[in-house]
Amino acid sequence: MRNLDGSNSELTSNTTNIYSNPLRNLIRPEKLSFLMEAHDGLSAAIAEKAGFSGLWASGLSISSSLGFRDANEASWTQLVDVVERMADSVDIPILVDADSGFGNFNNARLAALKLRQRGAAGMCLEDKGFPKMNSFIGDRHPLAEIGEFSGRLRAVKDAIPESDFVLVARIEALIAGHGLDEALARAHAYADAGADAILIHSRKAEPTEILAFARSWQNRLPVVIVPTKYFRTPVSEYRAVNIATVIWANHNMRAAISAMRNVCDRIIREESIATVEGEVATLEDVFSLLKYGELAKAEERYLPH
Ligand code: SPV
Ligand code: MG
Repeated sequence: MRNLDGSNSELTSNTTNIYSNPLRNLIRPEKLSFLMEAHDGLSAAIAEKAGFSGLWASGLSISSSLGFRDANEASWTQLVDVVERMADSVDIPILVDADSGFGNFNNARLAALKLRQRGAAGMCLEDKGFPKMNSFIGDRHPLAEIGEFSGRLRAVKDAIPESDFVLVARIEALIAGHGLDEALARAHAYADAGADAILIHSRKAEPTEILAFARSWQNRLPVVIVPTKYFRTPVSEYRAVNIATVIWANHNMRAAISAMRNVCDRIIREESIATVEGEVATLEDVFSLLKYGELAKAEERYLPH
């Protein structure tokens, strides 16, 4: 968000980020929007250049890129630092996956305040305990008690009273093996607690339970989904039930693993970089993504000639 181009835009973009939140405009039932996963400043810049209007700062992907497991091994300050690098490298809004909030209501509101200070447009809190485990691993996903989790949501809303930090409440009831009724009861409680949107998560290969939730919920709040496991479903099915936002949750990180593994395997085998040269990003590409041109202009302006 900080364009160091000498035009004082740093102030403008920070102000814009805090007081008129473009994420709120993205998460609306009238028009399906897409958030792309990013996990560092580079992947954020690539997603923005590709044309995405918003980013998902994925806990799984950020953990993985730091060499941690998605089980709250990364500290909340490590998350905040990564988000700051992402926010500095793009102008599009970032929804941060803040897991279960790093503890109780107090940890959740502290994380929210710091994330907003460092440039996040919103945060997502899931209704589990601390430490959490990635939703796709195992069957031990104990849910938080509804009243206690609602307190976490209320504490975040009270800490950031402006309507410009988007709070997404994520429901893990379907993942934990409970039915639609439990998911809906939780959604209503979280709406009452002040959430701005509901993320309903599922790990089934078909979107049946997600679509049933959307039909019953009737958009009391906008609905966000993460079709990592039901990836074959065309987005027209989501538009048909007025889902607000789809998160492509981990594909930059997984793409990076495949590409890096491929290049490492070939270089070690061929003892040469000759055949991969044409397939990896050029150095000019790297310099362009990280705006080296701006630095050259600044040198012209500020260094003695
Ligand atoms: C993440 O991207 O970290 C998520 C989504 O929370 S999932 O991994 O699908 O739980
Ligand atoms: Mg996560």
